[in-house]
Amino acid sequence: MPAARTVLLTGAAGRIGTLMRPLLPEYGHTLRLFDVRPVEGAPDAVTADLADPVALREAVRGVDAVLHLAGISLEASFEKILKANIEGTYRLYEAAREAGVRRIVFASSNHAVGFAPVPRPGEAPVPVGTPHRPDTFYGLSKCFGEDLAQYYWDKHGLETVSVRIGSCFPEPTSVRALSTWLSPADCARLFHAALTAERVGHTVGYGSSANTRLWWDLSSARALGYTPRDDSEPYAARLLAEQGEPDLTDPAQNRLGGPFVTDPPVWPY
Ligand code: NAI
Ligand code: 15L
Repeated sequence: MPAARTVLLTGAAGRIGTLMRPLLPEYGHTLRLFDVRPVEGAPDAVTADLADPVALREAVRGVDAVLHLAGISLEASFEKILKANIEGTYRLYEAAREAGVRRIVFASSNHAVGFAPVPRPGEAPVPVGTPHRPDTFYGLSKCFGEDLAQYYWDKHGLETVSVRIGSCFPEPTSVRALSTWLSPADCARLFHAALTAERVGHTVGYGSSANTRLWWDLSSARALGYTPRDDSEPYAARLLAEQGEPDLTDPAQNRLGGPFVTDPPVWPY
């Protein structure tokens, strides 16, 4: 795949979208921006809802790939998740299929497997093939997105990399994030690899930095050409002093999804 490619970025006004907008062009990508909210400082951005097939058809025209970040990014009512994440992702895939777009990079989430247990010291990291164990309706929508991606690959030859993102923030802000953190620079490296790897079919990979306390196996992301450079460890001493050592008897700490597993989820995390 050539490096300079036109990419439709959905969710461009969001947290990760805002972090990626200056970084991805450095890899030679030209971005077309899409969000239901106006994107600050980007008058050419498409302001439209994923529920709008006409806007989607127009938005995907001529792009080489889609980086699909748009949607509800926390737990919400089933009705809201259904509309934005489940129906919205389906509509995007249909528009992409009709337009002959070759690849989608889908922002899945660790919450697709949020009820998988945190590995104990000495245990192997969680593999990418661990069964889906969503911790929320939100996580369930990411399971749907991954299955939708597999279906569009098998049926229509539309490729996807589903990235189960850990916690993408400028800095880790919790003891949990020492294990799940994806630095913005590593996120851009991973998205670039996912957008340009030669053949991906439907590949699922975890999205994290090379954290010393990593919980999951990064090998499928590395196989795409992703080489993480950051590690949350320099933040560990301060966060552990402030928040204490992890308590693996606490249900909100002994599952990958952390506070998302409780009912209701515990915010903030
Ligand atoms: P965010 O909530 O900051 O951004 C999502 C964007 O999608 C918002 O700008 C919103 O306006 C837009 N959006 C929502 N519904 C829409 C619709 N129906 N049509 C068009 N646009 C719509 O989320 P963030 O943190 O930037 O995450 C981006 C993606 O990555 C999300 O899909 C999220 O689930 C996923 N993710 C994020 C993680 C993180 O650590 N930030 C971790 C795991 C997954
Ligand atoms: C996610 O999927 C959320 O979108 C994000 O806001 C974080 O909460 C992240 O997971 C996480 O697990 O830290």
